[in-house]
Amino acid sequence: MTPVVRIPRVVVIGSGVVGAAVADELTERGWTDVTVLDRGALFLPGGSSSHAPGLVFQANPSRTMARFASYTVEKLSGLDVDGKWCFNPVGGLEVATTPERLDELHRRHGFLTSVGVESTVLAASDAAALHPLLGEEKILGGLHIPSDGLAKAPRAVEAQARRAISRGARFLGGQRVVEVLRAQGRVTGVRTETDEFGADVVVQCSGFWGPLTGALVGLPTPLLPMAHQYVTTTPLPDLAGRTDPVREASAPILRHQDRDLYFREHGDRIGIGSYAHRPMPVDPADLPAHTSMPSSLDFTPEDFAPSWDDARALLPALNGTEIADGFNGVFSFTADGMPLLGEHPGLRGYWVAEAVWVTHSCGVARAMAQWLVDGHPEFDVHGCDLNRFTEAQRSPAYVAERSARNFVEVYDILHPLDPPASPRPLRVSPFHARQVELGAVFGEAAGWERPLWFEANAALPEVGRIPGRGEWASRWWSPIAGAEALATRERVALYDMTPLTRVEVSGPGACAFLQGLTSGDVDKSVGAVVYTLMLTAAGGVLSDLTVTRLAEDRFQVGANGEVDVDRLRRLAPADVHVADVTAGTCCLGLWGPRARDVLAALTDNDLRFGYFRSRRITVGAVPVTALRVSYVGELGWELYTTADLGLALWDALWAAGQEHGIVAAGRSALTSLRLEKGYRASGLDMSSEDTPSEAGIEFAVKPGTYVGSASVGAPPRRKLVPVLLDDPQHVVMGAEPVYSGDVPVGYVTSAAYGYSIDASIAYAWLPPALAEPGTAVQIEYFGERLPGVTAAEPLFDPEGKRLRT
Ligand code: FAD
Ligand code: THG
Repeated sequence: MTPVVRIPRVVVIGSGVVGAAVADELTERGWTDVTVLDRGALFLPGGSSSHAPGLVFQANPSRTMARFASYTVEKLSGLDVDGKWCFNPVGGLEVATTPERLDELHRRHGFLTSVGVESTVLAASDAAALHPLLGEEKILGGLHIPSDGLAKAPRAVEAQARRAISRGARFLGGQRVVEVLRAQGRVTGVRTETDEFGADVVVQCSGFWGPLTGALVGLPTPLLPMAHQYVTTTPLPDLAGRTDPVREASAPILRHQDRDLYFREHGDRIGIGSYAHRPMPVDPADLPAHTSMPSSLDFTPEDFAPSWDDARALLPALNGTEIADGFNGVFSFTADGMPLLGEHPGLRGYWVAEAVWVTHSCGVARAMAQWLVDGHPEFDVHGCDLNRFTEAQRSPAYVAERSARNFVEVYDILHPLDPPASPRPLRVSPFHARQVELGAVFGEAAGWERPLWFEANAALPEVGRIPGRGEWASRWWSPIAGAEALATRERVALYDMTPLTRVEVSGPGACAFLQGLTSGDVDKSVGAVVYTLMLTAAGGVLSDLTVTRLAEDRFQVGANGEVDVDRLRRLAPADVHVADVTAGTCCLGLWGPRARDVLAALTDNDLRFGYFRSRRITVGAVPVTALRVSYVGELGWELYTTADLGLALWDALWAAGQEHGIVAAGRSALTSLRLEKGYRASGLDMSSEDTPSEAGIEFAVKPGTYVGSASVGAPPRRKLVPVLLDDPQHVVMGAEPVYSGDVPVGYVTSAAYGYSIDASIAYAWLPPALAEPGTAVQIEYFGERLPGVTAAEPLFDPEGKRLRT
């Protein structure tokens, strides 16, 4: 007998571009019992989508976001409402008025190339020729993206809604959700002011109302609603009769990022959006509940005045016009500019898709539908995961400060290592005071202060051996970092590994749980450390972990952030306890050929335990768990203790290390050393889009241990391999496109100079045929093609002798 599988009943809260697209994508996949509820009237319910000018620029430093945008373009291009367009492919033009911006346009061209979106960096005259109001003398050049264009957001809502309805979905206006019904940790439905709807799955697509909707289920939805100014001018004679009224626009959409402005045509008028004004946070609870357009606030002309001057400076034809209409429109910002996608950590079946632009809406909806129906999206969504933040990062104060910052910086030229200015410091390790004394230059990630290098090491003799590099690659870098890397290989160094996420998994079912959850065999003797993977059902790499057996039923898991912790928590059975111990503990990496000499002076314990083994020892007065693991590929240990003893541990090691020339070393050295050894960083070098064999870590999959291991035999679609640049003076940063001849064939993930091998390293994804060692490729960096050659790995100490001494 075939089992009867009931289609889940889905309620979507919100009929903006996101809710409508989710309904469309779900019904396309056979989940046809979908009810979309909106507090407003359909299909102009009054959210951000009801009045968004709909510019779709696909360029984005995040590959996932760029791919979401490309899918939006593709999908909306094929949709209409009664013959009227949903997408108008006028193209996009980002102009440069400063040399720095022109460089940045080259970088953005690189992002686009790496995701397969065609674009060209044009000289000023060619760029100006694309737009009727733009003069060549005003700009230095432009980035032209022919497939960018305008989305008609309300029409995109209607077109997708109609299609979903034709497959069985319902869209109901005038239905404000006021309660989410639940039983035994699962959603069972929602209640509106007038009705009740049963549901197995609820998807919150309520846009900037997210914090209010989330509050119904105790879910902090970490976004900040902010107003953003948009105006329309009076008609321009220059544009009269150029574009037919239905099409609305024919000139490319225009971005003038040096002045935080964007432009589009509305027939013979110009629409101008500005990010130049002060951040204007809005509390959604304060918005009038019963107007038809609660997201459209009164225009504040004084805030727009400088932008109006800047707009007329770029497009002098605007001098003959005035601002005919303006409004302060509300939409969502987040702490890192990425959307919030995923399932509530504590309420099964309650999903969120918030802080999504029109630009990314269809891609996001596709990912959500795949996530719900298939278990995981085709896209790497870890950077969008609702559960990526720590509790402090979800606090209203943090969200407000970071999100407002994001508004200000939305068009700024941001270096990949630029740390956000505030609120800082937030998370510090117990070693922070010592690091400050040693002149640490800090970066920040996941809220943690992380030393990049230490000015105290400026006098190291190795500094003189470190080659220089270009201006961009020199930011947030110092030759001192190179000296720290060499000192690690030649003597011994202390690395603060506290930000590495640590989870204790314990209980009678702990071993079986981890055995079923990961790709490796973790059922080993107490003291064993295993490098293992969490995979999707299709074999995509969600994360790489180290699992240390502390006791028969107690394991320490070294993970890659909050998303991993969330996964462990939500999948753990009742007889397994999952505790994130990161904050209450700390970790020092003591690595280098003299590491044993330093440690031996501080302990009576036998240090003759092997590579990838662990023991409980005392270092001075400090009890530590010592793991013979090294992310830099040297002899040494990760030493873990509780936060209160961290400083004592540091001081003991520091004192004992003096006679061995110990140095404190930072992230910059760590990255260089890990790339010399070919150690992948999960989320950066590989993601759920890649299988272990493609990522070159199939050794971590024990046959038969995990469902995703089926992917191991499959032919790789691409391979992650190191490329060495011919000219070691060039160091790239990551995300650059890789060419074979004139064809873009892949892109860089991580890059660094390898100080011990005197080579500039760039790990890159390449087609299998080009991944063979010795293949010539070129990496495009600021418009230049840098020749390089693929190499066999690991690049340093291929036999791992140094680790095993
Ligand atoms: P919304 O469209 O706001 O939809 C959320 C819906 O949820 C609303 O209809 C609301 O009524 C409903 N709702 C809320 N609470 C409840 C409840 N309790 N019960 C039932 N229903 C509820 N993006 C671009 O990509 N390009 C642009 O050029 C662009 N320009 C913009 C310019 C302005 C001035 C503004 C304001 C935004 C702009 N955006 C742009 C951003 C874009 O408009 C939004 O990010 C996007 O529309 C959000 O879509 P959404 O479906 O998430 O939210
Ligand atoms: N230390 C610990 N846990 C971690 C990390 C860490 N968990 C998350 C992340 N980092 C995992 N990444 C790696 C990557 C490589 C190695 C360890 C953790 C590593 N690999 C060796 C290799 O590839 O040759 C050994 C693998 C093996 O023998 O199985 O050491 O930094 N605690």
